[in-house]
Amino acid sequence: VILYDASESGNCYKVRLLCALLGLRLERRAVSVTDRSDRAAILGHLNPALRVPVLILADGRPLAESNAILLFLAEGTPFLPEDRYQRALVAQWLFFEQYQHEPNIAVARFWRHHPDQAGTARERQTRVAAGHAALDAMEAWLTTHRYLVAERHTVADIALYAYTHVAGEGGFDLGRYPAVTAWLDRVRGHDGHIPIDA
Ligand SMILES: N[C@@H](CCC(=O)N[C@@H](CS)C(=O)NCC(=O)O)C(=O)O
Repeated sequence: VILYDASESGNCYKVRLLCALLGLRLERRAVSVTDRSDRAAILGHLNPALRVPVLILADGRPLAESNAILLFLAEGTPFLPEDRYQRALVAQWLFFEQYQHEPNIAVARFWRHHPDQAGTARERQTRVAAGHAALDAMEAWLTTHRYLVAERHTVADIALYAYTHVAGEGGFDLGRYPAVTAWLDRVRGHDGHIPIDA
């Protein structure tokens, strides 16, 4: 399988991490997240949203959206529960990640890394406040749970690990979140885990 990929992207890292945990080999094709000039030519026929990650299956079919890719790859593995309610809880955290977490925490980090493409100070303040609210929600849950769903490592943890563990790069103080920090260590401790810059 082929992954259209950007090394600094947490969304792409989710896919790389799950593949590493599953022992699946990926052929990575790098796409720039800052220079968008050739994006339509590279991704136009693969992902209408023109974003990475995009996975190309062995038979050539493309699949985009990081969390959709996680669900696809995790089917039939321990990273996606079989129970209907637990699967819905995984979806609950995946939607939370894309609506309340990533748009704030990943964007604040991206703006720090690429100041020339950053929003205004006021926009930054709004994202940082909303990102802290997302971390508060995780802290509350993880104070009484070892993992996000079913007390075991699932794609919900992989999706939320990706940008939480680098939240400091966006200006978030993870020291304020002891339960989240302990969960990050737990996720990182699994056999096959790889870092974002692997
Ligand atoms: N919701 C999408 C977001 C994908 C996304 O934002 N990808 C970024 C890299 S992290 C990208 O392609 N950025 C290039 C651009 O904004 O044009 C997902 O989860 O896959």
